[in-house]
Amino acid sequence: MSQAPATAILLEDYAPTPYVTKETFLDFELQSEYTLVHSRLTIVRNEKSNSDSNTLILNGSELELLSVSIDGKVLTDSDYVLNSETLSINVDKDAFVLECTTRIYPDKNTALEGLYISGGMYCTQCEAEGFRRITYFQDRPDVLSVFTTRINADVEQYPVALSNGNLVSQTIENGRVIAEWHDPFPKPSYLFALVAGDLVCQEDAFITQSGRNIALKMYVEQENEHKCEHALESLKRSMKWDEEVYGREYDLDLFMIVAVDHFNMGAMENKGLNIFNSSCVLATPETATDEAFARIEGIVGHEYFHNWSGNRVTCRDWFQLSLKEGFTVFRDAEFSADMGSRAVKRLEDVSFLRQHQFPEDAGPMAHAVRPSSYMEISNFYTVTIYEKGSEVVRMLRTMLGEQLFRKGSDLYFDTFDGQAATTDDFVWAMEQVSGQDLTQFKRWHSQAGTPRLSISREFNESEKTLTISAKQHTPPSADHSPKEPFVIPVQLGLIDDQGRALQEITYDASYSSDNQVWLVTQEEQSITFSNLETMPVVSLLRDFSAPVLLMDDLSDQERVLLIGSDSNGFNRWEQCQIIYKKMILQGVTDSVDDALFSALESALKQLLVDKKVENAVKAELLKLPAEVELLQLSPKVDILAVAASRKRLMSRLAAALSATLTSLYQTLPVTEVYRFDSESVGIRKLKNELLELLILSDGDQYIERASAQFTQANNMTDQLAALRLLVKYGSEQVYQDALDRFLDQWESDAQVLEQWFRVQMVRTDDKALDRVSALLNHRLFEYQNPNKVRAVIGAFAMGNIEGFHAEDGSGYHFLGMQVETLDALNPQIAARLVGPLVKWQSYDDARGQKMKAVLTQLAGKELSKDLYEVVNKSLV
Ligand code: 0A1
Ligand code: ZN
Repeated sequence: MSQAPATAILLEDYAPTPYVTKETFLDFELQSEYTLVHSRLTIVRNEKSNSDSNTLILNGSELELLSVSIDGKVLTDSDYVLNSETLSINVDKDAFVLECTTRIYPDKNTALEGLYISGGMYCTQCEAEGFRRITYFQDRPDVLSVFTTRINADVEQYPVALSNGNLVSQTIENGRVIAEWHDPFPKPSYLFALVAGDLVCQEDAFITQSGRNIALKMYVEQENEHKCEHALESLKRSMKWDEEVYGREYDLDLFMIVAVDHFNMGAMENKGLNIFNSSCVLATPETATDEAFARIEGIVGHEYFHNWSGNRVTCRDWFQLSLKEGFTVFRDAEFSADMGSRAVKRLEDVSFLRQHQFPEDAGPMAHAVRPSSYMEISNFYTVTIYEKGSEVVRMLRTMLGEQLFRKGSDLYFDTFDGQAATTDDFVWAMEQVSGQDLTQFKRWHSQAGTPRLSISREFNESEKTLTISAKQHTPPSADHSPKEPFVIPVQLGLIDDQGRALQEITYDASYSSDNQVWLVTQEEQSITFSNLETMPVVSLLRDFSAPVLLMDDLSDQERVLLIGSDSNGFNRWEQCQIIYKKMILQGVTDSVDDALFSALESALKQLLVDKKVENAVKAELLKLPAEVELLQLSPKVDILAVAASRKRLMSRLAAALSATLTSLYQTLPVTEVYRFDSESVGIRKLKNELLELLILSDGDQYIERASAQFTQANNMTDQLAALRLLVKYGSEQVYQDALDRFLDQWESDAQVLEQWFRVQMVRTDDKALDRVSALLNHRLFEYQNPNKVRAVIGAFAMGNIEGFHAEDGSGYHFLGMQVETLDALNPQIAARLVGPLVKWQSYDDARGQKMKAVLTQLAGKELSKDLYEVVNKSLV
């Protein structure tokens, strides 16, 4: 591992390269001990550059350079400058062919970047800067090249050899398979992919809107052959959806998906050859939960949608990462909403944002959606780039309305097709079609931090008017720059005391009655609605129309009214969450307000029996907010006290609602045959949520129910939900026995095995740390498999509050040691895993200091660039 250079790359330094690689020919000789990569690059001067430099700079890392030549002339080491990151050559030609041979060692590649081996198959991960671990290349997204790839491998071990585009030829000579692939679409190197292995293929087909027939091929290891159907169905639904909603058709004649067990992220959108983490693509009802089915559908969609938002139109530089990721997350979220329950998808996404992105935006790694500097780009595949980026696109759609937004996306795709674009280009397209000036809006790209939006109301009885005043303030974040006001679209509605919607009347130009959006653009701003007989209740920030921390002046009674009758489903859930949060915090310092509890109790009782409310929404209404969300409302509150208060509230709720919950539980239909549709998913979700509350209120009897469900379930959703409850609430004997049986049943299934590891982290007794340590020594645990690392170490640090935050700091110390071990194997994973420690400043001082001490200790070690950046930024 190289000592970390503390250099930052800056957006302001961006400049086009003097040369570009127009065509790339690659020949991979996969030998048992190493791989030889021969490249032939057609390089010309870049029309977009006004530099007259003659220096060609190629990136390369951990490569053995065997030979390099230009136009057939072999270069000697006096012809170039080679260091650990680059190969620089002075060339006095405007067009030339560069040939190069490198040797690499895929079987020693535990970082899982570049070409590596996963379970006996070769695969690649080139985003963001993995291609430079394969050969010397202009490894930057604004260099687009047409790739031809030849793979030469032992036919017995690697009968299947894949790369991007179309198969040109495949022959077998002297026991070796030689496959040649050609991708006609120019692409940056991060979209390159190669796979070779002994794989089986599940085939399907899709006919596009213009009548072209696309072959769909999913390649997996033999044992997973039966786990492909859901992904292929999801793929076809994605292809159809992108045609219908965005008018985007697939462009090659072949679309391939490959599942691999060792993968740093969820999946990768390589042109024509998407590579997936097996946990994000393989499923059967018996082995995957509803949640996994939904995740797979979303990720398959996400990678497919990248074909346009990312591949056809790519990013100019990595500062623009959210151009493809934010937009694509927005697209996949809408796809999932259309396929399942829109209300549930939205509230799940908002919870996720609050639990992960808000803390990031308030912590030392805070960065803008378009950051202005980074040390290691892998550290910037963040919830800010992805999820906040998606919220920013969503706000644009809210402001423009669906039709203009579609026009804008058409213009964007048409204008920048085949090019590397910027977030400004995207906004430009939206400005063109709408005529709106979005200059101020772009602060969402350039400024980090979560704005606080405070709302107060004043009703004037004699004038019959209601004035709503907003104040926005964004605290300075890690980069310390002062914040200018954002453009905040506040979707709202007025309701009378019976819960009926009122028609808003205002003459304020900042309000659009078409989509009920009030645009808050100043630090302080107000709006007046008139013609109101009585003071209305305001339903604010409907569907979470902007990623802000809202503080309003609604009374508890008004909130309860909204829970019962707001026409906006999201806001009914939201008001319920606000009350839960208030009660949890009351429980930390004092006792919960009984009147408030009773009011919520009766509102919930009504909702739970309301036939018009979806089962999945009922389940969500019964879920209490996560502990970290309370840190946002009450900074530095003792997290263990919050967890305890939350538990007490959950038990109290379970007891108070017991009769309603019992009868609901008994009357829910049974989903005998597994189907993945929103109705069946909703039934299972509610049933399992109810079972937990019933265990809390009635104990033993329902533990037995859970045991029976665990044994009898015909699908993983019910089996795992039961196991989780047994692990969480069962006696030592009960949960241990269930875990043993589960392992016996599923040991040979990699995806279920991950769940077995993960589920053990939900038990919050004082032995959590012993359990996690024991699991690391389990015969089936592997440090080199990121999924297992996440399932054990990640799940402990992020899911087991009591264990991780134990008073003696043992949880922090443990994580520090693990991160250090992992950094030597896989820097990307180490840098992610350290995340829970990085936010030390949001915890109470005693705890924060213990966390910081672990980080300080890490900072004294020799770290990868990835971990170095995160640890050092967290200590500034
Ligand atoms: N572009 C992929 C995610 C991805 C990013 C980086 C990776 O390796 C460092 C791998 C995958 C996506 O958004 O799906
Ligand atoms: Zn993506």
